[in-house]
Amino acid sequence: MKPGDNAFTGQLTGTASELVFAGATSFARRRYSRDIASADVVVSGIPWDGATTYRPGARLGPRAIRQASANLCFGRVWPWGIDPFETLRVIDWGDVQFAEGNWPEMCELLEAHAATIVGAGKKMLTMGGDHYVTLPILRAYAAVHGPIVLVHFDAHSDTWDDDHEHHGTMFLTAIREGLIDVEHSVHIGIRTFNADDWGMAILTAPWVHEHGAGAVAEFVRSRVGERPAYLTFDIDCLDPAYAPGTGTPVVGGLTTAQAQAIFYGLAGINFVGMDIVEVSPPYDHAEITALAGATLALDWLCLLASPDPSKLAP
Ligand SMILES: [Mn+2]
Repeated sequence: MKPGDNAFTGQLTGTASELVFAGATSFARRRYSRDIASADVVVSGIPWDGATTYRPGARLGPRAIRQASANLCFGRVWPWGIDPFETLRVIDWGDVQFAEGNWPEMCELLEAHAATIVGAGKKMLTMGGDHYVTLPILRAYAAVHGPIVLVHFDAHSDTWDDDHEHHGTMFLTAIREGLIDVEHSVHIGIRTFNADDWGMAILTAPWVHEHGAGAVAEFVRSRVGERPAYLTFDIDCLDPAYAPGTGTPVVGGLTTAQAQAIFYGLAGINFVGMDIVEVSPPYDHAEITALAGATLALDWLCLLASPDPSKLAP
């Protein structure tokens, strides 16, 4: 066993073994670094839950996801058959920090942070935080890419036309700001009513259950095409049985296995960023939700590193 603490001493690429229950919990034991130029993917935490409408706690999500991710780093990832860190240079930038509860400051600092990364041609992997954090990130992506395709996993559309902003309104705000290419974007896992789809496709949770992960992935690949796409995953897309630790749980959702199977089918999409949001550790049990979030984030890195689905284990 090596001395450990890859968060400080690890190389940019490759997986080095260390005790999973000790040391600093950077995401997937990547090195803490602010050298964005050296990285392909920059991981950041956004400890913000000021936009929640029901149960708070997502400000603690980044820490919990980092901790759960420490146990996932053993080389080749099932069923991808690869270690994404052999080819992708992934750094953990740490958490974006702002005064507690200061909504304008959070939005301003996060957009500037995202602009630095996206403007340098790097990909973001962001850990929320409540779902509102996606809005400042999309502003930075749209500034570089123009209106961006959104592949949105969620129980909620988050496009409600309310008279005040919260974590269920920011995608309508994003649409109105021209940040989202709605014609090629899709919601997956929806199981709440919204009077208007605002032009986005919707694959409801019952549709996913009836048609299966393969059909979902085929639909998404066809709708997205070759365009750059941003994947945003609200952990409440999963059923509360698979993700109890979240702010606004809704029954009837996807299993973790369904979400993973959909991810496997998205190989080939030109993803330029991802976030995993709404993990709320105070409501979690046995780290179920944090583990799901960490695993899906790692699966997304595998998607980037191995877009060839024929390499998947049977
Ligand atoms: Mn949601």
